[in-house]
Amino acid sequence: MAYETILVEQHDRVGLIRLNRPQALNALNGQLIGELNAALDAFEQDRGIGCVVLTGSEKAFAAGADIKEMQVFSYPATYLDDFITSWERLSRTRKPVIAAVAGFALGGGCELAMMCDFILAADTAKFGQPEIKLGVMPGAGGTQRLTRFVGKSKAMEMCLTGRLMDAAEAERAGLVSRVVPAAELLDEALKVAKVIAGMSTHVAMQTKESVNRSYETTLAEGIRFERRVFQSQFGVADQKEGMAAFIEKRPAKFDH
Ligand code: CO8
Repeated sequence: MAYETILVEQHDRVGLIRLNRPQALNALNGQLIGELNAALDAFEQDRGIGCVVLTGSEKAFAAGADIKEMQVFSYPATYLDDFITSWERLSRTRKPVIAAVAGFALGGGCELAMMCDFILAADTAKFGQPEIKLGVMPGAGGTQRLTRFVGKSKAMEMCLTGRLMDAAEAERAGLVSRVVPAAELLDEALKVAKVIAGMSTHVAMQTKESVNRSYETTLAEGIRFERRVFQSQFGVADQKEGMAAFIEKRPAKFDH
C-alpha cells in the first residue's frame, strides 16, 4: 500500500513507522490515522516482524490531532461517527510497540505515544495535554493513561493548565523509560526493538498482555492470569530452546 502521511520501513524483524506530515508538525488527521492503522495491521499479520517502532521527526513526534480538520466537527456527528475509537487501534496492537519521541508530543500525539508499550525520549522531547486551551479536554486516553503514568497531581495540573513537561521531568515522573541524546534516538530505539524482536515473539506478546493486565484487573486476578500464561509456556519449544541455550552457554535461537 502506498502511504502519503507515514513512512514505513523494515529493519530485520523490526517494523518502523514514521509519522510524516512535516508541514503540520505531524498533526494527526483522519488520513494519517487510517494509514497508521493499515501499517499496524500489516505488521501484526507479518510473521517476520517481532516488534514495531513508532516515531516522528526531530521537531515533532506529533503536535496533536489536526486542529484545522477538527475545527468544523459537530456533535452529534462525532458521536454518530464514533470519532476517536478508530484512533485507538494502536493500543490494541498485540506485538510490542516502542514510541521513539523527539520534539513535541502534544494532545493526541502524547496520547498516541502513551498507547505504545513504552516511550524512549530524546532530550528534546516535550509532552503535554494542551487540549483545554482549545476548549476541549483530552479525548484519546489522556486523562486516563497520563494519570496512571505520572499520578493524579501532575496529570491534573497538566490537563487543567496545558503545561508542557520536558524530557527530564517526564523521566523523573515515569512517563518515559529512558532519555537519550536526540541524535541517538532512532538508533537506540531500533537497537532495543531488535533485542525484543529476537526473543520468542509469542512470549513477548504474552508478556505485554500480562503487564497490561495489571492496569485492568485486581492484583490477585492479574497474578492468576500471569501464572496460567507462564505455565502454558512450558508447552512450547521456545522454553526448551531458551533453557537449553543457557545451559549449553550459547545464544538461544527462538522459533518466532
Ligand atoms: N493541528 C493542525 N496544525 C498544526 C498543529 C495541529 N495540532 N500543530 C501545529 N500545526 C501547524 C501550524 O498551524 C503551522 O502551520 P502553518 O505554517 O500552516 O501555520 C505548522 O504546523 C507549524 O506550527 P507552528 O508555526 O505553530 O510551530 P511553532 O514551533 O511555532 O509551535 C507548537 C509549535 C507549540 C507545537 C504549536 O504548533 C502548537 O501549539 N500546536 C498545537 C498543539 C495542540 O494544541 N495540540 C493539541 C491538539 S487537540 C488534540 O490533540 C485532541 C486529541 C484528539 C485525539 C487524538 C487521538 C490520537
